Amino acid sequence: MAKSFEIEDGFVEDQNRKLKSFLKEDYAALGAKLARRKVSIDDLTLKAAAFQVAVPSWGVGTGGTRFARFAGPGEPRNVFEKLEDCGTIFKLARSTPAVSLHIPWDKPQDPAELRGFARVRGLHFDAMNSNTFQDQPGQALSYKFGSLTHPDEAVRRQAVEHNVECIEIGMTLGSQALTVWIADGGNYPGQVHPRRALERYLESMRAIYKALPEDWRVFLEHKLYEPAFYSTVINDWGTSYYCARELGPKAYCLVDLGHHAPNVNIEMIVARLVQFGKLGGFHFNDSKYGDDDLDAGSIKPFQLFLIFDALVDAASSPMADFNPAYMLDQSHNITDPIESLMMSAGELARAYVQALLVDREALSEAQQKCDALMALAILKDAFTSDVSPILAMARERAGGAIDPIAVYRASGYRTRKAEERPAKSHSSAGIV
Ligand code: RM4
Ligand code: MN
Ligand code: MN
Repeated sequence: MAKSFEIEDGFVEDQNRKLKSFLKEDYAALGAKLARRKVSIDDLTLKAAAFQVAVPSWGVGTGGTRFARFAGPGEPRNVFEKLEDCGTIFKLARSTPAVSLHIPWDKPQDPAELRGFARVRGLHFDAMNSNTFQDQPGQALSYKFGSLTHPDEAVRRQAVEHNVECIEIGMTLGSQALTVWIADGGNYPGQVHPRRALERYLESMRAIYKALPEDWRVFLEHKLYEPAFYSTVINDWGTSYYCARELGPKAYCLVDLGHHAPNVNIEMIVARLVQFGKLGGFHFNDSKYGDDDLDAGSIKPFQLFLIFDALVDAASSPMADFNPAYMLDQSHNITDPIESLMMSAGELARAYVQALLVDREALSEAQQKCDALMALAILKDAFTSDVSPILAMARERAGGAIDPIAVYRASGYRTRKAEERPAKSHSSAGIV
């Protein structure tokens, strides 16, 4: 394989040099402002630097809608090229050292080779994602009418075996979690018996659960609708919570922000799952209508902040089983996926640092006094704080880019990849 283009560390340093003095000024000004509130900017920067979110392997491909997919130049054609792009995101944004793989899209022929390829780029593997929502070439039985909850036991067994294989591959890659999202449900009233389907789900999941190694977790991902348009088997957090509890201590609920009805109070769901010790993790994205898979924080940044407020609140009180896995799950249909993922990672860190700024003592006092206006004002004060210098400083101190998107554009990475990766005529990259 010819050596592929990479952004050199020296290039990042050169680009940073142009912005460094401005950053220092902005950082000092913000530091002085925070000091008046007895908040140490350097403490916040350390926390920002420790914040991590996993990148979805499928997110570096170009997505599409039900109508069309417009391929992007230089999009990755295999899992190695996906990891190259993830490595570039990590190099510039620094908060994304983990990649979440989707099987069989990313099925490695030689897992050890893939692990080594990731390691030299400073990457490791987060949760494995199984796929029983599509049929693969040569697959014996179809998932057209369901997978883990299919009425036919043989289909269910095939879907269970696929999930067990995902665990086995994940073990060789150093992953420690499996995320299970199923498309099972019905388009017509009467098509699916709700109770029997859920019983079958639990039976299948128990078999998968049994295959989990000691130190693994399984994340159950609910979704209101789509591709089933009338009823979905794992349709909401309540069903997910019930199943996680039935399955046992290694089972947790995963909240994908796009998998709820419009206007649902997702931060409340997060708070409930925290309280019940079953919050496993997130698929971050944003949406206006449904599972739009838009960039995190692009539509409802205040909601994202409120979710992080719930998380910071949880972390500040002793809670059992509180160790959520942060992952992005986005589909980039019209933007450069690398830019979108870097921007989203930055928006999550922003919401996190803003949530750290919430004066929790004052907030408790306002709540105790039923002072609704002051409670909102305390949250708004944190939410409207521009913490950009903290995020930029955290990146710079970790060897990343002060302005990741500007450095990425200046590097010519995409043009180089377009030359190195001539498009395949029938590229399967991208998701619905
Ligand atoms: C689903 C769900 C899953 C993701 C697939 C590609 O809507 O969000 O997490 O793996 O899409
Ligand atoms: Mn998801
Ligand atoms: Mn989704």
